[in-house]
Amino acid sequence: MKKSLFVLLLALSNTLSAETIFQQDFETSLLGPNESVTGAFSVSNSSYLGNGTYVIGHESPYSPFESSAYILSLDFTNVQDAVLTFDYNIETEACCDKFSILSNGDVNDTLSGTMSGQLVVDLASLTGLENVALTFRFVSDASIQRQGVIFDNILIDGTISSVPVPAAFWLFSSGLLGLIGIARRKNA
Ligand SMILES: [Ca+2]
Repeated sequence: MKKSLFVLLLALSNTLSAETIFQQDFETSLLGPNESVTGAFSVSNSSYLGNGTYVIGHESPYSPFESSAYILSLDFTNVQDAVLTFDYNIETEACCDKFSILSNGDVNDTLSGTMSGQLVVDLASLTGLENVALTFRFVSDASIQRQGVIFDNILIDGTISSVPVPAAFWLFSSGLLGLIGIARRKNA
């Protein structure tokens, strides 16, 4: 019983690998087919973040009642866990204008005011989902306008199941059948 359980666990653990799921530094100025922008966001030339030449976000100060977004569509079917990191610089009216990261419509993090750094967002809640939408959204209210937000060096690292689901299922099933067989023999 112990030996076959060990073989089963070994087979399952071999199907997982740490990988880069998505990477974008905007240096080609081109967005991939799974990326889109709305509102006033665009890829522009800026050395503000200090790594590379191109960033995405506001080229000029934002407008009243603005809503802009960079949207990333991903398949997390075989993803076991994932972490998003990116660099940002934000200059907004702290009370009222916000830069938020949303996954499938739920807000993960919100930045407001004047700050810069690297944000780390745990995406573990999205594992197994076929259609994942990550949205980097900026919204402003009526009054004071500042520069807004720029961000860069988007990286999603995660653990991926490298064996297709049917194969993993077959391994699991045959392992289970082996265990059942051993249990039966012991009972006989
Ligand atoms: Ca860049």
